[in-house]
Amino acid sequence: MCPLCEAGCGLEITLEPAPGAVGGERVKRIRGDRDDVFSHGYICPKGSTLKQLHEDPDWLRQPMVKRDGRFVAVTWDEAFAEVERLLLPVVEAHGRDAVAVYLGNPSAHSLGALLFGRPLVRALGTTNVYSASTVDQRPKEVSSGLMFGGGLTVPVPDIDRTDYLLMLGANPFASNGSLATAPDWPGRIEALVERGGQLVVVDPRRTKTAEAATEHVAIKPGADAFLLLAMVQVLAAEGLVDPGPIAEYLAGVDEVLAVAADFTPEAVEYVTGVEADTIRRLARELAAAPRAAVYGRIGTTVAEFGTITSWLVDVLNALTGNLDRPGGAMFTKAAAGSSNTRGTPRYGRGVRLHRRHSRVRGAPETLGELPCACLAEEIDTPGEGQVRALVTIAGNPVVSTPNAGRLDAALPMLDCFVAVDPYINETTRHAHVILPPPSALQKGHYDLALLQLAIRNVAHYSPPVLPLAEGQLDEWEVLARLALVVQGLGATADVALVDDLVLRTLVDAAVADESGPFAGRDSDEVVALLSEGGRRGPERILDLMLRTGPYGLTLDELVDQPHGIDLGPLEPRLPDVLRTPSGMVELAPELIMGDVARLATALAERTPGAQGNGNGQLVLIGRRDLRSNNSWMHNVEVLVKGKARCTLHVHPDDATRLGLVDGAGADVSSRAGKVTVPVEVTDAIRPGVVSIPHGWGHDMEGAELSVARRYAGVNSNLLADEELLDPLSGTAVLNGIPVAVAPAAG
Ligand SMILES: Nc1nc2c(c(=O)[nH]1)N[C@H]1C(S)=C(S)[C@@H](COP(=O)(O)OP(=O)(O)OC[C@H]3O[C@@H](n4cnc5c(=O)[nH]c(N)nc54)[C@H](O)[C@@H]3O)O[C@H]1N2
Ligand SMILES: Nc1nc2c(c(=O)[nH]1)N[C@H]1C(S)=C(S)[C@@H](COP(=O)(O)OP(=O)(O)OC[C@H]3O[C@@H](n4cnc5c(=O)[nH]c(N)nc54)[C@H](O)[C@@H]3O)O[C@H]1N2
Ligand code: SF4
Ligand SMILES: [Mo]
Repeated sequence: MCPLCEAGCGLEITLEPAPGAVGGERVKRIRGDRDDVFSHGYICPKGSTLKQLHEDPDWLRQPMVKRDGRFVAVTWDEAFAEVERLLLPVVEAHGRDAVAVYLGNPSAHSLGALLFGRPLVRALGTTNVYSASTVDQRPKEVSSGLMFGGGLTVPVPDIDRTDYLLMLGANPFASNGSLATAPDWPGRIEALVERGGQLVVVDPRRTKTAEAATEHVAIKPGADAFLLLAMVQVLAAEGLVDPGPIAEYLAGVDEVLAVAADFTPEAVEYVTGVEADTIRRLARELAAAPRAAVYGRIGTTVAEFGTITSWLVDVLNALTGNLDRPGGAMFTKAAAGSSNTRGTPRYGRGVRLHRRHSRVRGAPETLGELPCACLAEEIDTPGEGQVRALVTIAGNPVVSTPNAGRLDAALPMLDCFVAVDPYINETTRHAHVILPPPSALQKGHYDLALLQLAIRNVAHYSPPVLPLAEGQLDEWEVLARLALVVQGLGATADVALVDDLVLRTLVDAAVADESGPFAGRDSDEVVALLSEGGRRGPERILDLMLRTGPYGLTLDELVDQPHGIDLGPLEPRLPDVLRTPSGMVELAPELIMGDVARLATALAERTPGAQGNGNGQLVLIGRRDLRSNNSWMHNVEVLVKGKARCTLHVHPDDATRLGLVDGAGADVSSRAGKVTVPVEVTDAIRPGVVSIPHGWGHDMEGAELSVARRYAGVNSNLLADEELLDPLSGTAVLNGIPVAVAPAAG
C-alpha cells in the first residue's frame, strides 16, 4: 500500500538481488497492483518514488545531534541520552506545559506514529499539542463532531453511484482526493460524467478537475459559506426541503432554515462573485437530482468561515435527502479504529470543544489541540507558561504553517527541540536532536485513519518490504523510547514496557466491552493470544483493533490477502453511526449557529462601495501539483525536474494592470512577509486572485536537501497571516490572503 497520500493505492513491488544492500535485496520496480480490490492498478507518479525515497542519500539513517552548531551522527543510545539531558531540565524547571508537540501529516499515514504518538503525547503530559490538522481539516472534524458526535464521522461523497456531485475547494486530479479515500479519483470522475452524471466544481481556478467537470463556478476565495447558505435559502423558499427517510433523526431543521432566510442569492451575489441565477439553479439541480452529494475540501476548510462551510455541506446533503443514502453522502464502516463502531450505537457524549485557550492569544482548543498558527507566539512571547521545548513528529511547520518567518525565527529560542524526521529540512535544521524513522518500505502499513473515510469499505495491510538495518529502530520504537525518556525511565529503557502498556489498556477496554468479541475474557489470555508468534508493536495492536472491529477480521487474514479485502459498498448507517447525546443529527449546533452572526456581519460589510471591502485588493490562494506532496518530496529528482511548478498564477487582466510579465519575477507582499516568485500568466484563475503552491522554499541555510535546494521555489506561508483563524476550529486562513503584487524590484 502506498502511504504517501489518502488514496492508498495498492502497489506491486518487485525486488532484485543486491549484494551490498541490507537483506541482500533492493527494489527493482514499483507499479500499480492490478489485483488490488480498490485501486485496480491505479498509481500516480509519486507511488513509484518510494524506491527513490528509500535510497535517497539525504534520508537520515542514523540519529543526529547538534554539536557546536553542526549535526553529527550518533548512536541511538547517545541520541536518547541527549534528549534526556536537554528535555528533562526544561520539565523540571518550567513544568510539562513548557514542552510543545507538533504532529505532521505523514504521522496520520504511519501505523507506528498513529499508535505510539498519542502515548508519547500523554507521557509528555502537556496541553501544548499542535498538529497539521489546524492548517487542514479541523473545521470538518468540528462540524462533524457537533453534528454526528465524532470528529472522524465525516460523510463521504459516494462518487461511484452519484448522479450529481457538487465539489467545492478540492482538486482531486492533483491531490487524489482527501477526506474521501479513493484511489483513481480521475477515473471515477470520468465514469460519473460518462454515465450522464453532473459534476459542478466550485473553485476560483479552472483546475484539471474543473475541466473534466460539466460545470465550473469560479467563486471568490473565502465565499463558499455564503454560496451554500444561499442555496439553503432557495431550498426553503421554494419548498424543496425533503430529507427523506432520515427526517426522523434530524434535529434543528427549522432553526437552520430560519438563519438562512436573509441570505438570498441576490444578497450574496457580490461577495461570492456568483450570479444569483446560478446559485438558484444549483440549489434546484441539487434538490432534483435522483442521487446527489455535496463535498468540500481544503479550499473550504483553511478559510475564514471554515467550520460554517463544512457544516453547510452536510446541511445541504441532509436537506436534499442525500445524507446516508447510496449515491449521496455516506458514512464509512471501517474495519478498525473507528469510534463510531464502538460503544453504544446512536448515543455518545459527542465532542468537547473550547475547554481551554492558548496562553498568548486566547485561541480555542479543539479535540485536544491548540491552533498551530499560535505555535510561534507561544515560543517567542516570554512569561509564565512559555514554550521552551518542542517535539515534532513528521512535521515541517516552518514551511507548512502561517507566518512561517516568525516560526523560523522562534525555533532557535528553544532550549530543546527534538524532531522525529528523516530529513534535515527547513524545520529540523533548528533541532538539537533528529531521530529518523525507517523508510516507508521498511514499515508495515495499514491506513488506520484514512480507511475510516473510504468511499467503499475496504481493509488493506502490507508488511515491510525491506528489513531494518542492524540496530535501526522502527518508528514506533523511536516514539516508545522517547516516551520512556520523558517518563524519567532513562535513555536505554526497554520499548516493550510501552508496547505492553498500550496494548494492555486497549485489551482491558475490549474485555470490558459487553458487546465485543472479548467480553468477559481474561486480559492476560487475550494478550497471550495476540502475542502468538512473537507479534508486537503496532501490528499486535492492529490485530486487536481488527478483531474488535465490526467485521471481526484478524491481521493474519489481511496478511493472507495482499490485494486487500473488499467489504462492500457503503450502506446506510443512521442512526447507529451517531454518538451525540441526543441520538439525533444535530443540524443546528449552538456553537455554529452562534457563528452565523459573523457571516451576517461580513455580508453587510462586503458590498460594492462599502468601506474596507478590499476592492481592487488581490488575494492569494494555494494549489497542489500531482508531483508534489506538501513540503517533503521535492528531494526526488524525477518529481521536481522539468517546468518550474512554484510560480505565481496571475490572470492576464491583472498582469496587464500590474505590469507583470510571464516568466519574469513578481514581488508579493502581505502583512506577514514578502516573497519574489516567477510569474505565470494564465486565464485559468479568476481575476483579482493569485495563486502560489505551498510546500516550497528549500534554499534555507543549514537544510540538507541536495535536490530540493536546486528547485527551491519560495515558501508561500511567509505570506499567510498567523492572526487570521476560523474561530470555531482554530484553523488558519490560508486561502484568501490579502496581498500586494508588483514586478520584482531589479
Ligand atoms: N499555504 C498553505 N499551507 C498549507 C496547506 C495549503 O493548502 N496551503 N496545506 C496544509 C496541509 S493540508 C497539510 S496536511 C500541512 C502539512 O504540514 P506538515 O505535516 O507540517 O508538513 P509536511 O510537508 O507534510 O511535512 C512532513 C514532514 O514529515 C517528514 N516525514 C516524511 N515521512 C515521514 C515518516 O514516515 N515519519 C516521520 N516521522 N516523518 C516523516 C518529512 O521529512 C517532513 O519534515 O500543510 C498545510 N499547509
Ligand atoms: N499531489 C499532491 N497530492 C496531495 C497533497 C499534495 O501536496 N500534493 N496533499 C495531500 C493533503 S495533506 C491534502 S489535505 C489533500 C488536499 O486535497 P484537495 O483539497 O483536493 O487540495 P487541492 O488540490 O489543494 O485543492 C484545493 C482547491 O481549492 C481551491 N480553492 C482555494 N481557495 C478556495 C476557496 O476559497 N473556495 C473554493 N471553493 N476553492 C478554493 C484551489 O484553487 C484548489 O484547486 O491533498 C493530499 N494529496
Ligand atoms: S495517488 Fe499516488 S501518492 Fe497517492 S496513494 Fe496512490 S500512488 Fe501513492
Ligand atoms: Mo493535509
